[in-house]
Amino acid sequence: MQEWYTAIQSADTIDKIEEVRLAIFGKKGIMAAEFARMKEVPDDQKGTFAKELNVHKEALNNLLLDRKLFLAMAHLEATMKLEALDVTLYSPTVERGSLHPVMETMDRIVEYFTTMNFAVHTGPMVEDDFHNFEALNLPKYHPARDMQDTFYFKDGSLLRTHTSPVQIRTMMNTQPPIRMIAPGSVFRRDYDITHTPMFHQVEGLVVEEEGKVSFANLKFILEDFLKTMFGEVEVRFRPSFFPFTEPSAEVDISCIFCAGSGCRVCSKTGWLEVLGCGIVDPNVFKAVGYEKVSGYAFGLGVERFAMLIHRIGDLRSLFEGDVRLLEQFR
Ligand code: 2NL
Repeated sequence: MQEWYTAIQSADTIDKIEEVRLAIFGKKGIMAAEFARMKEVPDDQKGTFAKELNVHKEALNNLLLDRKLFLAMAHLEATMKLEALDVTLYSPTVERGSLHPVMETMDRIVEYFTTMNFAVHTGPMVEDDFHNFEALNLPKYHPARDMQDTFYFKDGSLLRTHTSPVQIRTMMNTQPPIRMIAPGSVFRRDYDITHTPMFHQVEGLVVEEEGKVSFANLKFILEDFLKTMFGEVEVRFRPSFFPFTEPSAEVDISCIFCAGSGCRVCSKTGWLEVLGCGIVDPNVFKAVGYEKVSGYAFGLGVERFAMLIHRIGDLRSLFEGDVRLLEQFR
């Protein structure tokens, strides 16, 4: 029996103590075997034999529980030591990231229009001639389709030059009414002080039953939008031309740098051009198979908005990836 006391005392892991427990108290353990031996013990000694055995059983069980508790505590102790964090340890400051001003501006624009119940749609950046040009009333040989302006792939597909193809796809997939914006990257073969080959646009489109939307609705939403984005500004609509809208307008706000009195940014005009818009040309509806509808549309360049809102003078600083720019927008 003595060896089993030693076995318990010398078990040094939780697994080992369990092995020992099974060897003593398990179905095939020594306790079961000892009690089975009772039959062979002469009747007059059975009492003492059983008594002695029960004393051992009790003592071994107590010792086992003690040892188990001790080992569990030791294990916990060791784990805590192993997993302990020294909160006083020196660590270099981890800089917090920030949204790029273009994305932050895009988010604000999207936020305005979603509040006004516009749905947000996205689409592929690699497009085809139909969705990017043909459906938008851009006739073949129109200068905007020129090799100079568009990135073409060998197979005739192209990088979208505006987000309008998203509206075309949405119109072809769903029935009116439509009230949507399409934010995203667009691509043009243009690279100078005021142009980058990739930039961001948000376009908007509203289509209703014929006669239900007018230029007045377009004017209201854009005036409200621009006042939300730029604060107390004057808004001015100027006649213009886009192949996909008729009539078309360009939208100016009073210069936020000189309050309209004329400065370098507004080229002494007192006005800043920020949007293009118009009533959707019937040819666009024809191309997507819509009949008896009217609608308005608009488009804006996100970089321009970001530069005006944050007073960033050089477009290229938005694309250089210099963290010193980003650090100013935390
Ligand atoms: C600008 C002008 C504009 C649109 C975009 C549009 C889209 C469809 C139908 C009709 Cl599917 N129009 N988009 C309309 C007018 C202006 O953008 O200056 N963008 C930066």
